[in-house]
Amino acid sequence: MGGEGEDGGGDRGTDGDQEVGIATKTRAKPKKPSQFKVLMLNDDYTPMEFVVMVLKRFFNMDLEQATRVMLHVHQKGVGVCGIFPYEIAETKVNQVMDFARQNQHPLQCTLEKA
Ligand code: TYC
Repeated sequence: MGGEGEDGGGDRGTDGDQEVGIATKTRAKPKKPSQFKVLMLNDDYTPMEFVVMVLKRFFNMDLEQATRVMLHVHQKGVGVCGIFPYEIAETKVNQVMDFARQNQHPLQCTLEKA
C-alpha cells in the first residue's frame, strides 16, 4: 500500500527521476484496420447504363446487383458500392472518377468512414 507506484507519475520531473526507456505498453484492444464505404452519388446526366457498367467493372457486381444499386442511388441520391480498407477504397474512387471523366460523365464517387 502507498508509496510511489510506477503508474503514479504525479511528481514527474520534481525529484530527478529519469523516466527513460522504451514504451512497452500494448493496447488491451488492438485496433482493426479501419474500413471505408465507397459511396456513389446521383446526378441528372450520367446514363443509367454507364453507372451499371461502373458497378460491374470496379465493384465486381453482376447485372442484377449493379442495377439494384444504381436504382437505389437514382432514387435516394446516394448508395454504398462496397466497404474496403482505406487504400483499396481510395483506389476504387480514383478508378471510378477517372473512368467517368474519360467518358465525359459527371458521375461522383466518394469515401466515408464505415
Ligand atoms: N440519375 C441518372 C439518370 O437519370 C442515373 C444515375 C444513377 C446517375 C446513379 C448517377 O450514381 C448515379 N440518368
